[in-house]
Amino acid sequence: MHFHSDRFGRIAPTEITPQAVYESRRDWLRLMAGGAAGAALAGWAGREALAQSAAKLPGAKSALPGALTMEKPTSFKDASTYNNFYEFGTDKADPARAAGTLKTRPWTVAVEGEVGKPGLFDLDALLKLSPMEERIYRLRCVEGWSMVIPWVGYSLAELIKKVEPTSKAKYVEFVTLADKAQMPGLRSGVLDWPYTEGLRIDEAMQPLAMLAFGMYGEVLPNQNGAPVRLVVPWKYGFKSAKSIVKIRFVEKQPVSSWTRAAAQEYGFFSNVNPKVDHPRWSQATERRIGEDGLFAKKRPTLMFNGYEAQVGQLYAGMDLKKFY
Ligand SMILES: Nc1nc2c(c(=O)[nH]1)N[C@H]1C(S)=C(S)[C@@H](COP(=O)(O)O)O[C@H]1N2
Ligand SMILES: [Mo]
Repeated sequence: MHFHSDRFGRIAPTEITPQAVYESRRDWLRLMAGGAAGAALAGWAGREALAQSAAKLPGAKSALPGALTMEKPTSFKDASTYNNFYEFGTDKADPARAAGTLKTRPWTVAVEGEVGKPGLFDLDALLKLSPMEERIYRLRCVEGWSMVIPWVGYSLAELIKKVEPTSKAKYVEFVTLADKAQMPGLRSGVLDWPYTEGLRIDEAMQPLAMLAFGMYGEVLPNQNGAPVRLVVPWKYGFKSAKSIVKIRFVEKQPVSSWTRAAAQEYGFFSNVNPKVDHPRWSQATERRIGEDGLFAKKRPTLMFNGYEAQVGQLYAGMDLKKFY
């Protein structure tokens, strides 16, 4: 068995004994019950791994139904060193190693297409657009692993309302940064760059869909999609585009980078669904990152990643095997 220890030589609590696992979980639940999610996070293992220079970005606990899972957050260390950000390489460890070259300021997000108020939003304007909230979301990667991450940001709907979509705005496309000078992974042809993603407008307006600027009370590490990314918790992780530079409102369903690369495997909707398998593997269960020790069991994957009560009606009457 491989023990993960942090840079102070401590072994992660999940890897010591079943009793220790139980104790740490009980402490977590007690803190949550006391409403002290922030305090619990502050003391959480791996927190020390935060760069000393990382800027604080606090958020008030979200009041949105479903926005604060009771599950124990993944350690900051795991969430910031096990990443998918192909612009910086395809290995899970590549983004943490290589994303230091990403220049996150100055940064603008262009809003284009079917909107009454198109324009260029400076990062500072985006940071001030709506109050910051902390939301603890499950993130389920299509590859079969998941994490629990406390994000800081606000509903994408807040930005959408400001730009006044026209009646032709049926879909929203997200375009992310593609700069060869900053992103060594662009040399690889694994995807068509820039990385693009899309949502139907009603999905984009669902309040759980989030524009995130931070996590664990700090600004986003570059490898997690700084300075601004999408987090759509009921969809597979690849829908949550990182380092967004453009948001386009369009009439026709956009084709995302992953659909373009393998349409049979990655559809437009990509809702987390344990009953619709990936053509090459089952989606019925998942491995929670940080629980990969001797006693870890696979977890059952939940319909819409556990957000069915909030988002299920968006797909009423749709054949989810066809619209995967
Ligand atoms: N621009 C961009 N965004 C991206 C990706 C990527 O390669 N490039 N990977 C996606 C995938 S597959 C996942 S699972 C999540 C991972 O987010 P995290 O590293 O913050 O956990 O980011 C998504 N957003
Ligand atoms: Mo993913």
